[in-house]
Amino acid sequence: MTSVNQSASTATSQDLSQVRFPEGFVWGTATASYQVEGAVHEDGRGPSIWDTFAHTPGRILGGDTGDIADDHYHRYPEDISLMADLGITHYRFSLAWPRIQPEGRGQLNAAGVDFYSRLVDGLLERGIQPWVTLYHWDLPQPLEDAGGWPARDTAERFAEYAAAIHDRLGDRVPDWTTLNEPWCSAFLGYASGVHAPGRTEGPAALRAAHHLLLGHGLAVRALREQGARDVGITVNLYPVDPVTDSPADRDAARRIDGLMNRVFLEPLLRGSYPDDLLADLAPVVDFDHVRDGDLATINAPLDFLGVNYYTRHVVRAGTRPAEPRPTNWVGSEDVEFVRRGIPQTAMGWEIDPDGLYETLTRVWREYGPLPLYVTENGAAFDDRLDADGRVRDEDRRSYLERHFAAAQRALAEGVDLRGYFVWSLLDNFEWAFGYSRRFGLVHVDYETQARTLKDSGRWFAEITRANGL
Ligand code: IFM
Repeated sequence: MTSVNQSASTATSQDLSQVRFPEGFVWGTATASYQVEGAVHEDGRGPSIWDTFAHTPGRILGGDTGDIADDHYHRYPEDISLMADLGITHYRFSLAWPRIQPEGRGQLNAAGVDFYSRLVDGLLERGIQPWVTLYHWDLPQPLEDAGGWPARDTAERFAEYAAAIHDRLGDRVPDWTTLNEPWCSAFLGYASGVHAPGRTEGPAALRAAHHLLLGHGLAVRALREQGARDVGITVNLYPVDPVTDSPADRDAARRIDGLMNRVFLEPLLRGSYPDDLLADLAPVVDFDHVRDGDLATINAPLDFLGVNYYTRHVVRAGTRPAEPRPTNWVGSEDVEFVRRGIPQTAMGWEIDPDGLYETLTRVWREYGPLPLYVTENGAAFDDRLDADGRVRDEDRRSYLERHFAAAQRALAEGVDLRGYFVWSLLDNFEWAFGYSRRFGLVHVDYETQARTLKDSGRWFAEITRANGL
């Protein structure tokens, strides 16, 4: 943990033209089911918490929903061709649990399974490896009605679903990620409520976090029993720096790092919750939902850890009483988040490639050795489709270039980084921001569903082919 006043950019002297990646490095793009598929009422798909949430007035900017999204459910062959144009070796996508088990339990919906089977076959025909995420936030609504992730049973249901779908796709899909960003599912979903299911119950968020982790551990066990080859999880990690070196600011950074990063990293990779986190949370949450044996289950060996990286948090100790409103920072609501005034993306996230380097090297140093993948990194900008049919997104190209270079610096220092997935293949439904934020390498016209490769996409195709900048 370095105070921001001390942090120097080590990237500035790097000669980008010299940046090369190891032979066999995985280059991919990523999407998620609810963000791209659409077809929410087709072929027996059941409702998810995101259908309910998006259709609740006031939850999503502009009243957008994922009902149609990118219509990837029907247009996936065209999207696979775009991936082939990009020269990617892997496509990371998620399965919609309610398409496979509309009730969140029991019999599989054959039409839903068929869709993913066709998608997998289509990818393999073009030489692109499917990389499956089992859960990217679209919990079947009946499971939320039964208590959602704060209820232990949801973890058991998740492991059953994992085993059942692996049984159908495991012959063709080598890489299985259990969860995407459990921090978002737990804290955005159950603490601040800005994501589905929109509950604002701080203690429930900690129970949700635990049951997500338990679901992961049970799913790893179930997948291994079926002979799954590569099993891992994706977490979103942010360096958390104190704005000054004062003991109070450093303590604020420690608390937020606990709630953001270590709450997942330590159970997964060390088999325990951090003592300081338990102490911080003692006034608000008892951990009596943690049963004997849970942490051993969660601590199951992994074949890889996926890291999603977007920005850094800079914090200071609270200087005024916490506002009485729900936040993500259960028990640390008083901590203030500081803007540094550096360039930011359309999400308002400060652009900080060094943070990626620091995140990868930290995980490697403190929790490794373990193969790592950047399973998401990318940026939303206010793209414009010009009259000549081009999207001149130089800002995205530059963003990616600097982050690729940061990843390469981590590699050069010995981090076992195996691949990099850009978020996202397509502009898509950006959750509470609806369609107002565009992350794609491919522009989507939501009226016509026309796809246009952005300039950043053309540039990325050169990177994947050259395996370097
Ligand atoms: O769009 C999301 C994605 O679903 C999860 N990771 C962050 C992305 C950008 O917000």
